[in-house]
Amino acid sequence: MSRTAISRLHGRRVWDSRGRPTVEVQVELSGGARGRAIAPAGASRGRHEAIDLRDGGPRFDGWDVAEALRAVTGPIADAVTGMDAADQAAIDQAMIDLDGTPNKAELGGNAMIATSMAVLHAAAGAADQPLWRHVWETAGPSDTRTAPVLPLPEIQIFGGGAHAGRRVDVQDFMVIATGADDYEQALAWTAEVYIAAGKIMAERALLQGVADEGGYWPAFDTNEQAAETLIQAIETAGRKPGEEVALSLDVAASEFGQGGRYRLTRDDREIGSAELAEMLIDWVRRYAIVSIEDPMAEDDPEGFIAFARRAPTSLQIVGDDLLVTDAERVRAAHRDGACNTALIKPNQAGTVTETKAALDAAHGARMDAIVSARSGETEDVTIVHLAVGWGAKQLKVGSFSRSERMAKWNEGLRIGDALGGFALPGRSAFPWGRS
Ligand code: 2PG
Ligand code: MG
Repeated sequence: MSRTAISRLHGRRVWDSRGRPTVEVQVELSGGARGRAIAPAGASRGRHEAIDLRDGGPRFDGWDVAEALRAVTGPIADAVTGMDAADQAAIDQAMIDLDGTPNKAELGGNAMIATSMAVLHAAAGAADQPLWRHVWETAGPSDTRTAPVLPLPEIQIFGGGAHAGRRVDVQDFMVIATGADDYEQALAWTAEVYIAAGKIMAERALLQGVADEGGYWPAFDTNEQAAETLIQAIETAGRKPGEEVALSLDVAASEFGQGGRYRLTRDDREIGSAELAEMLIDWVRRYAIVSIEDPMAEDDPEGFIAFARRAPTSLQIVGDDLLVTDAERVRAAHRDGACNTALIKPNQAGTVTETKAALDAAHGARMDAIVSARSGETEDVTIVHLAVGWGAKQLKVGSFSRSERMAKWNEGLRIGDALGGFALPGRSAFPWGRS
């Protein structure tokens, strides 16, 4: 048997950043190499994402994963034991075939992504390489790749929407250190903005704690107040808004929109997609916003397209719930002109191979890609290695606090040390090639 043949799969219930059960998988190869990975969990989930298997019932509010763990040690282990861990595509395909559903409902997206990523770790271990390098070397040809660099961080400062009791409609108020020289400086600048924002909010009695992704849980009266406070925090931190540190929003509009109608809780009114587009474009002009994710709901592709037509061409428009890390949906969105950037979340797809296919579809269409964590996270840092190895230009993992977030930002620093520098992709013009 080859050294990279899978000899054992072990599933383990571990706990995520919301204190909910999740799936960890450990893969062992016949040559002794091991790999381990943990499935994250979203709260504002796209309707077409891979489905997590949850037990339901009263225990842990229904979030338990015993069934998913049984899928790992039962049918998945039976199918992949003896297979070559170096052939990621074959292993992922075996799981897809075994599952047989369009959304991983049979084996569970959580069981499948944890297994798939654990296999990747084991293969890197067998090759005696750090994960990012193994991913880079096995990623195949791509014209977007020259030499590995670190992704530009997109970091949340205030939480909202489904992550903060709907205190504001917009889910993520984030910053991108567009003027930073490198990854290390981008983190340092963001740390200063995060600290400044916390002080401003405490002084004004606007601070209610931290939200799901470590951003401040705010007591703002309006969405605009959040954007204004963020601009003030950037200035207080000694940075120039828009030039050095810009704003970025994840509107996560699927959470408050349906059938082209959008319910703004803070403003206590309902608006159509044209009015929402107008409001967002007005914010883009007023608040140094360079990127907007999910400006419209997943069931409103026309709204997306109309927004993209009206928005400044320099605006990064990111599809998350609309694309759900699916290559076909990425291609369709590009063809329709709905967005110019794809959010890439491995557990939306359910396997590493499908995640990579979605990212390749984006790069093939000259769209950018942001590799992203979920709101429910753990110490697992696989996505940072994927972002570097696949040449994704950006990384989104939530805020600048709580160790399930910091583990990932810090992993980027370690990878930078291994790379011999913290260079970012073509930093001269963000959003790349559109301004
Ligand atoms: C998103 C993510 C991360 P969730 O909408 O982009 O912010 O949230 O994991 O809850 O889907
Ligand atoms: Mg999103």
